[in-house]
Amino acid sequence: VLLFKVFKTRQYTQNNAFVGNRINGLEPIAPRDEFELVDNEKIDWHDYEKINADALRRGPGEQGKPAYLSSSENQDYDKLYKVNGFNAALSDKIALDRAVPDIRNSGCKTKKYLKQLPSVSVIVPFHNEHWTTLLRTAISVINRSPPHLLREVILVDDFSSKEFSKKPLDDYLRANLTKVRVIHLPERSGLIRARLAGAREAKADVLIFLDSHTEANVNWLPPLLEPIAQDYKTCVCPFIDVIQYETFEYRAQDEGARGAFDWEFFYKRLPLLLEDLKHPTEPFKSPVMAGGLFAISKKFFWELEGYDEGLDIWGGEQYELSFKIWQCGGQMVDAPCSRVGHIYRKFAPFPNPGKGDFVGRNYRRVAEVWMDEYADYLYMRRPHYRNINPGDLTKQKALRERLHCKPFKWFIENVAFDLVLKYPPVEPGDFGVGEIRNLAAPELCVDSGFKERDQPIGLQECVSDTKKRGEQNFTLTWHKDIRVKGKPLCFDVSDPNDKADVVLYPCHGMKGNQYWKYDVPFSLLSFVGKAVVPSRGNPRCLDCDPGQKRLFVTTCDEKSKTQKWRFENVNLT
Ligand code: UD2
Ligand code: MN
Repeated sequence: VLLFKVFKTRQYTQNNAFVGNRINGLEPIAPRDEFELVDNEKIDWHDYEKINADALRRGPGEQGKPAYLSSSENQDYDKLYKVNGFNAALSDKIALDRAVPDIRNSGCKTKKYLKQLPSVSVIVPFHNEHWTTLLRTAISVINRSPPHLLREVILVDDFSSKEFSKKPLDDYLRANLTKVRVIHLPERSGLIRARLAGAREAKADVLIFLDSHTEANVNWLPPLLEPIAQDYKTCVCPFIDVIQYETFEYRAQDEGARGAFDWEFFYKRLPLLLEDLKHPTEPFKSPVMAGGLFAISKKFFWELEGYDEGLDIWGGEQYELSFKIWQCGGQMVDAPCSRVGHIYRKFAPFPNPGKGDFVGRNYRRVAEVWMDEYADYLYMRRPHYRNINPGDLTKQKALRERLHCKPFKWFIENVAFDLVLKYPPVEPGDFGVGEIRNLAAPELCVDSGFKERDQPIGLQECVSDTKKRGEQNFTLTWHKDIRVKGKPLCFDVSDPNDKADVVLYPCHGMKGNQYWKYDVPFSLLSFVGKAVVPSRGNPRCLDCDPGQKRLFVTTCDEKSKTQKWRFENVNLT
């Protein structure tokens, strides 16, 4: 009754700002009612009837509890795992409209939002998505959105080959979910152009993009829409929860962080500001989005000319849009009271569609257009990007010019202001370089002996010819790890027991099992690591048995000679 009343009293002004306007050479955008906020009244948007009904549901995966296949249900497990990268056989056993746990900050449960909110088109690109995860995405959106706010759900089929994606899907939707329709693309276009195709047909005020294996949580919509109703240049992301790929358990990723990246363009997270922590239910500013899940007003999206259409298949579009939003006069926030679950796949099941290094090319396009001199920090780490032809960028550069977008330096100094502290663009020099020689047996050096991941390393006769020293050449980096020169492998100790082996493991730069310190006055190389077993905790020190040429870590002892090591070159500054 309440929702009906809201619908009736909603007010719009007629303002067909986009009529006949061809933007960016795309299809003309349909005449539209433009949303304008005229009423600041706030209401409780919870659908208590639905919430109470959900609370009673029992069965596999209900309430987001982990689920398992019985042995008789297991036949399709491998086959479906391989093509999806998650446990799709289990997905088929879980109700399409299962209940998920309401894990929002408790303050969200009493929060009110504007009664007058804009309408929504939800756009979901998919390529060979498994049918039950795809339908669960659509159904969770329909069931947890106020009907009069949700205008449509547009699935964009990016040339899937699975039979279900074609006529059976159309038929199913026509019979069961009339608000949902599919655009079938005639060729593989990649997720970016698929989203653009959906956005071009969207009729509502706000576009919400979702991945095709997501589940919307309780009252997810109002917190995403209110900041946009207040300022159409604000783009809003929900918290992304984790749907575990094996059990479909629904759980929180964390209680929020600001989105960022490192200089290889890996998505990273920066801590919340003290100010944000004081208001755990309020939207907070975030430098970049994770990519797949966000709400943006259709007006602002097209003022920014959507995505760069030259971005192919997958990757980089989250940076392009984030930089564009901030640099061209908008802002991005995360809304803690809006939560959407996402299946982070165990592995990407798609073969490269024969398009070469499309991620590198996408990154190059984004860097060239938006990052100014900072692009070099990316190229320093990926020198081959300099040789990738990014293709034609005139449209993107003209847009930047036309909208008077700010320089990337402004973005780094004002929006992602703590990024360079955590991810220095130019990494400080190495602390120690060269051979690591034992002082009790000075003819012996640490030797990585062509060992690989998970294999223990030991000692060998030192090689005096520096040119032949490949396996006795290490760096103690500013990350505080010890790297095998020229390989992405680090000294790693995961065994908490005394005299644990030192093994090689891919460097992660996050301390943990790879955290070392060189104590120059005592010549001790101590493994700071994690204190796994408190009584035998760290630090432990690098020690050896010269007779067996064995290397291990044990309790530090400044007097032990076998614990003394000389790093060939040490940088004391
Ligand atoms: C993340 C984002 C994703 C996107 C990507 C970078 C989240 C939760 N996910 O990776 O949305 O920003 O980073 O590009 O933030 N798809 C197509 N055509 C393709 C490939 C993918 O339609 O050629 C669809 C796919 O079915 C899915 C969406 O695009 O719905 C995103 O792909 P993903 O799930 O493989 O990306 P993900 O979550 O690893
Ligand atoms: Mn995804």
